[in-house]
Amino acid sequence: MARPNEEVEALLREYADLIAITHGDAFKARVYEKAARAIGGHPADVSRLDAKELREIPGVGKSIAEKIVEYFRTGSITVVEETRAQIPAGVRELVTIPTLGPKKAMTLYEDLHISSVDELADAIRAEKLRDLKGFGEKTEQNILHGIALLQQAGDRILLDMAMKSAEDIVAELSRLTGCESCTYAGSLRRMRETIGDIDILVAAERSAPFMDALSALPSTADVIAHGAKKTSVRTVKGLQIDLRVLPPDSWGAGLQYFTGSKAHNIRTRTIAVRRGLKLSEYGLFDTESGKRTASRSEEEVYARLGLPWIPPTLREDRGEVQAGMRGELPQVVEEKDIRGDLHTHTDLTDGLAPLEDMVHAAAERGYAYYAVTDHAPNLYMQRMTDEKILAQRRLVRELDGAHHRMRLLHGTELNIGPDGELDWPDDFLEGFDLCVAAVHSHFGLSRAAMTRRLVRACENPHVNIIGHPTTRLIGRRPGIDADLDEVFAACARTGTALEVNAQPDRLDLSDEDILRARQYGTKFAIDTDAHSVLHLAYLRYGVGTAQRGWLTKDDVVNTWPLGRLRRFLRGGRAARGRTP
Ligand code: DGT
Ligand code: CA
Ligand code: CA
Repeated sequence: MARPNEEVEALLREYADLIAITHGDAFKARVYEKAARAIGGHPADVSRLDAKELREIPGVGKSIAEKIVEYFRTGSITVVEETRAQIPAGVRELVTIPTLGPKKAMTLYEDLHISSVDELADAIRAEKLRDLKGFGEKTEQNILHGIALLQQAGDRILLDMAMKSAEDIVAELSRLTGCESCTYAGSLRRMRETIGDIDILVAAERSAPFMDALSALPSTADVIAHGAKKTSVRTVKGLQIDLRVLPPDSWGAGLQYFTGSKAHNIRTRTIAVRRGLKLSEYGLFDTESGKRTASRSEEEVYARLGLPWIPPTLREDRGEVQAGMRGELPQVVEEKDIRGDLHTHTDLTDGLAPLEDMVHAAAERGYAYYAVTDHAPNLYMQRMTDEKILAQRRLVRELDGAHHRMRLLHGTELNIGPDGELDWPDDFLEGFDLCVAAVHSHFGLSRAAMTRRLVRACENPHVNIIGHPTTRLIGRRPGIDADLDEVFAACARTGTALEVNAQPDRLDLSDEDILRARQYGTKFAIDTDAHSVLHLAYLRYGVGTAQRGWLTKDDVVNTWPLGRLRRFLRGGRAARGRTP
């Protein structure tokens, strides 16, 4: 996404929150929320648009367009600054607690003078919230839960935000003379779902120019430490960046070391010792002679240890080293293997872009097929009707094959009700090429009821994919409580694929859940759940997560040619459990 769009999105979102906190017009707050989303999902750089062009973006009216123009002219928006000044920083801290809305935060501040997360936790423990209007034991539990989530997330950030910053810095440093290689390492290279800090590596003879360049970047807010081997800075967004410059002849060893994980490195070092070698960030050395061997590339380092090169996403000490020794490392699925996206939205429901734009962008990605799966009627606020979805189907059929021979599938994202019931009767569902089904509400059912709900959805012959199966939102909402083993077994039995949702705040299933599910022989679909053209590029995070779950091409139905995919989709319907 263009950086200016991101800035405007964040500002408008903040303004919507501020309106809500100051007991402003709820409708107005929603208008700003909606505009924020539209700007965030707009493919063109909004700083290059004038007020008239801005108003062509859906959800952006005259007043918002003027505020955006003001922002790019002056660097701030007056009303946002003014409203911000009315609200104590403590209250803004309180609304960062998931489950605590702005209204409640303001009540806590006004009635109990609570202005920090710690004070709130103390007040709950002292039962001071009991007498407040609109608060009860259930609210207290929810708030405590929200605080726990916040603390769990700690200062870790989502994968896509880390990736954007890292790629910008790598691009900057790669331009400097003397740079032989430059890349990001650490948890980001391993595609962990959240990132603590960003580790950047450069191979060069002289380190000073790189250290100086990092310290001088416009995105750098503070320099934490500036040295010859390592420099650490904090960015304006609060991210820590560790930069290390390595001599080119130990690049492979350094990259291997700083990619981690620590647990993986302990394994590789142990193997080195057994072979009379010593492995460190400085290289791979012969213990007796002290001479450096094979350290220029990671491939060389692994080969010298008797191992194939291990993809970074597998380096978590989950058996990858042992598998490598035996020559049984999985050939993990790659982004280029994906032939199409099977869960996407348009502006017919809550997507931002029209069908034509989504299809065009998908075709540009070189997909062989693409499924459109807008929401179904039971998600009432989406206002879906039979007529609307059938009209969309006609449009999809007309567009089919018009773009670079990419084939279109017409599907829907069904809502799994509390008893496992779905939108539309069977004969209507029959008309779709595929159905994704997902949970969107009633997250608090008992474990038994939740398990039954999901298993029932799997057993419906029209359901092909369970979308974002646990519905967790990273750092904001825990996954639902269900017996996942039973759900995974039901998926395998019924020929229902499990989704690996690539939205960076979902990554659902997670790597660990994937590892568990694959033992049942289930199939998977890596989908972006795109609500805008830009979201199609989130695929890489889904692929990274799938790799961390050891998935191969064969496990992932949307790597298959269309014929095989269609057989899988039909096979699920005709005879649940028959492997295609
Ligand atoms: P993060 O930043 O918390 O998301 O996770 P990482 O894995 O990026 O950890 P970080 O930044 O502390 O260190 C980057 C890599 O450097 C780590 O994955 C492995 C390596 N490393 C750092 N400290 C040690 C250590 O004490 N022993 C070993 N074997 N490796 C280390
Ligand atoms: Ca790190
Ligand atoms: Ca680090």
